[in-house]
Amino acid sequence: MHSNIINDLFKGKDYPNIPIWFLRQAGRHIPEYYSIRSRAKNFIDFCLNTELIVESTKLPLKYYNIDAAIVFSDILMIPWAMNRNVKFTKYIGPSMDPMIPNETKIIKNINIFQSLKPLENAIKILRKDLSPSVCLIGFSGAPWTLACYMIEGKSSKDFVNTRIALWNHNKWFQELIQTLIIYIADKLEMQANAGANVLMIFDSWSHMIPNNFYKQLAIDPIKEIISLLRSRKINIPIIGFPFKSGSSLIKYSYESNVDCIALDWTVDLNWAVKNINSSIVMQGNLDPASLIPNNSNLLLSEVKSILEITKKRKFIFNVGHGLTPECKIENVKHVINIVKEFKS
Ligand code: 1CP
Repeated sequence: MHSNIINDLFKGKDYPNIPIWFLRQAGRHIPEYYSIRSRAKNFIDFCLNTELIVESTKLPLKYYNIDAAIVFSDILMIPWAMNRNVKFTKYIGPSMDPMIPNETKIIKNINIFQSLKPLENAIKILRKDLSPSVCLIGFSGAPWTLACYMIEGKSSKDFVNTRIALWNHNKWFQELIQTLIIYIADKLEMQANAGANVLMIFDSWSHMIPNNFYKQLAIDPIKEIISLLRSRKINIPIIGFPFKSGSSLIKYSYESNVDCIALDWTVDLNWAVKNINSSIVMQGNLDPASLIPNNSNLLLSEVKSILEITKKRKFIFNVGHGLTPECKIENVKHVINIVKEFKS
């Protein structure tokens, strides 16, 4: 198989220009997404339909000259496999049966490989169909973020029930985290063996972790997942995304063992270049909101500034969080052109 420029960058090989892809690139800012989605009864069925996963993963490649495809799925497919009755309601978002700390039994015998077979099949097809120059990315949520949704039963502005569980039922909470570590490693292993070239772990709510627990809940579980994967002979690069973790990003970059750290749009890149572990790759961090208005001059200067600041580092251009439905295809194309033309 020929290599793609993202894996080349990780291997330390030469590559012609800065790699670029976008978080949530397959979603709601592309018109055809809605017709693909409408062919499934609901969002869970969408995520369990091999043909629809393949189609939606390929969709952004029809529009954009990007270096990666991220497989279409959702981080909440692990809670779904754990029988939490996960539902996605239009305009409201995801919900599930909340776990009652110390009461709800934590199921330990879920076979993720079996539950997520359609995802495995989709990755196998995608790796055959996609050009070898496109890096295929598999992903999972991080233990803390999955625990947040599972205890709260839905999204929340502060995940206070999860934080109470942490203080009040710490033993039960740790048992949940340890169980999730296994399922997450299983899901990532399955995606790697099916043909994913890079894996990404989303910790979207890491900024809710009380500071004293940050190492224990945001760093150590990632390290454990990576060591499980390495012991299972999965040696592909791993991107960690500890969302809005501020100064804790430094510790995460040195101690979690990720190969790349994804930076959110609040991170000062000059600070990151000075402080983040220079032996790992950085990814980020254009504000996705900058892709909404028609202000191409401001966008041009922002993208150039990101490229200038990071030019001495191994760097993958991306947004600092997912593209939203309002993002304009023309703006995304404009950014790709600027990045592809940039010579450091
Ligand atoms: O293009 C892609 O990246 C598609 C694959 C993908 C990924 C990587 C989807 C499809 N979801 C995710 C990850 C994901 N899901 C995260 C981590 C990244 C992040 O922080 O955004 C999170 C927190 C979720 C949970 C989730 N799923 C939410 C957010 C809920 C909240 O707390 O506000 C939502 C709205 C979903 C549904 C969902 N998942 C994916 C899409 C395209 C959608 C929208 C569904 C629709 O309306 O069609």
